Amino acid sequence: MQIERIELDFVELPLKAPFQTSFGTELQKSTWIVTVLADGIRGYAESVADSEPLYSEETHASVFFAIKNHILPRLWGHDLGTPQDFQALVSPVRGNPMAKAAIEMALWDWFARSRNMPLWQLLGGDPQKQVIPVGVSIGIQESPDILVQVADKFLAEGYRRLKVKIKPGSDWLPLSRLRSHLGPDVPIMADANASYRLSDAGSLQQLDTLHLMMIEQPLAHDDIVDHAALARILATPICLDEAIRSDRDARKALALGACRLINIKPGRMGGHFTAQRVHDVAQQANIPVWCGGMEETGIGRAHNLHMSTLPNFLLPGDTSASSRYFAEDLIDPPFFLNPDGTLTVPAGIGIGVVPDVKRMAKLRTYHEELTPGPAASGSPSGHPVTF
Ligand code: OSB
Ligand code: MG
Repeated sequence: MQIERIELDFVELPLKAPFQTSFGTELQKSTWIVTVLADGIRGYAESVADSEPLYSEETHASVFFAIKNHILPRLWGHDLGTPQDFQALVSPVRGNPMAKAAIEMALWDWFARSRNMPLWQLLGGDPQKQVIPVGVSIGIQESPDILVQVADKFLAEGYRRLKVKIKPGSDWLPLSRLRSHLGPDVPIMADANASYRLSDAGSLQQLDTLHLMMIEQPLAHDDIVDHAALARILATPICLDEAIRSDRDARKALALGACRLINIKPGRMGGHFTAQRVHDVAQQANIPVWCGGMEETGIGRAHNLHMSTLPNFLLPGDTSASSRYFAEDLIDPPFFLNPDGTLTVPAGIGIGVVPDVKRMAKLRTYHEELTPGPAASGSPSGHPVTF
């Protein structure tokens, strides 16, 4: 196939409740929805970047800029026979994994649709795994009592695993209160979003008594070595999120013993191809993975569910129902939580969902259509910049 047009739609969705992490508090979700068009077929994906470079260095602006100036000029005029062909064409571009993922994942959806098959099948997923166990990610709350109330509400909805955001000064009190309220059997984990330093190891060791399933990304966003040192003195397993952006990162982390689990988000690792490779590296090392999330709309949620059908996704993911974040999702119908705490992989071809036309028109604040233009020159100063 040759890409005939790319549409970029910026959408803004109000969040039902503010979401607080160690970076700050979010009130709304905004993202780029990418549509790839060719041969009368449309493929969809979304970017997981935020407005500010707090989770990683990418932003809405950098994703937009990289897609226009560095990614599409390497695709125009080329014949892609498989979604994997994207890698070879775009591999000279360093970094920018969220920008790459937004295009790559839309291509995967396009190829699955063009072959009349669901995306999970094209990805090599397990036909028996069509319902995915999921948990819920809970932001930092105003007090331990409020955390307990919020947790009870999600457990009543059917979520089977709770992930609680923590940061220095908001860790032991909320988590110990939650553990004593829920008893020993409810799976609880913590996500620090890179807010601790190795010198804070004492406060993380204190959490060992709470029997958490894991602690996600306690140390710096790009660190592997200090996590390996921390892993040696912590009983709680470490899961890496931010620090794993490629299969090379995964190999290094596993070689050094920096983590016992990996949170895979195709959207932060350049797309499904790299996510598959991280999955495979972990599987060969007997390291289970699970699928994280970035508060995606239904489009990104669908992609994550299809990826979660791969065999080494062995723990509940963060792909909660649409209603966890949104009064109204971009897709209609939205994703619902099954009574047994699972989400169903959408049946149908491709990702199995499309943006709802009316909701898109209502939520979109910017629209641009890009059609084949000059190819990238490949030389460091050779290409005109498009703002
Ligand atoms: O670290 O996993 C994270 C949301 C935004 C950015 C980073 C993270 C998260 C979450 C929520 O934890 C995951 C979700 O529910 O989509
Ligand atoms: Mg995380």
